[in-house]
Amino acid sequence: MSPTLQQTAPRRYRAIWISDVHLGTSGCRAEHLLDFLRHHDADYLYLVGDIVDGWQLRKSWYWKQSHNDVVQKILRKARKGTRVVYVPGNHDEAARQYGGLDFGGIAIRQEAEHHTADGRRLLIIHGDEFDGVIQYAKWLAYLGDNLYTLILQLNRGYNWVRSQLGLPYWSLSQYLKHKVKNAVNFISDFEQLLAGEARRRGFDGVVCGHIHKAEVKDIDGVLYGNSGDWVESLSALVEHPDGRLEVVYWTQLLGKPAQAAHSAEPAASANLEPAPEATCAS
Ligand SMILES: [Mn+2]
Repeated sequence: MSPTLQQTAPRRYRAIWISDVHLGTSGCRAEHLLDFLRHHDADYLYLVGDIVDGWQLRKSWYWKQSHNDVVQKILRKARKGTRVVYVPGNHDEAARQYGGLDFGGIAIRQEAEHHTADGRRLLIIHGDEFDGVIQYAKWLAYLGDNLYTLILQLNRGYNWVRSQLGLPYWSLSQYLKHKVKNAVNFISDFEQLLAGEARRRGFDGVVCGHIHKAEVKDIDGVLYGNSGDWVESLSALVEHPDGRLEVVYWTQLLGKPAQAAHSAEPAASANLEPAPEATCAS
């Protein structure tokens, strides 16, 4: 009867990585992230880029109360002793000029380094630096972004119809990303590239974001971690007290999504939708 997220004390991890939240877009699942942040605490919180979507905000202003709440929640964690490190991405690249500075207890860094409990050194970067498309033709990246937004909108309409028919959530863009051969190639190329960079620079591993594909795995002896996103997969990367890394999904943490959605605070639960089960499959 009582959903897991109704627990009284937040679950504590040693570190939490989140990325690709895209605050300032209609695709951002701010309520879900807020729910996650409410129920999970850590000694270290890494914001691995694309937290705010400056590209979309420049085109049209979209900022809901829940987007403020996410920012406030993170600032409060910083005040209460969580070491918060913000590594900007390409969608919030404006923040990169503040690399090296601290604001409101949040350290802004071009890249960061994390030491796990079992002594591994991890490089923390968003990862767009390794995205050839963005590196060499920025206008193409903008186009891709618009296309992605359009796909998400179509997907939302389609799922509204599906929900009216009592059918489960189906993720079009996840499907495209996972099934289209080029996309799969892109993902594996990206992962190889990032792991290679970590190795080249003498790190034991890398944690990044950017491609909206949560992952933790070994690539030729180097740890590759990706914190996923809060647009679709609602995922984070966490470090357990013993140094073990794990990808967690909001839907799995919730146990029974429908019940938990109703049990959350009214303001926060207003936009909670049934769990996107499809995105849990990798
Ligand atoms: Mn990005």
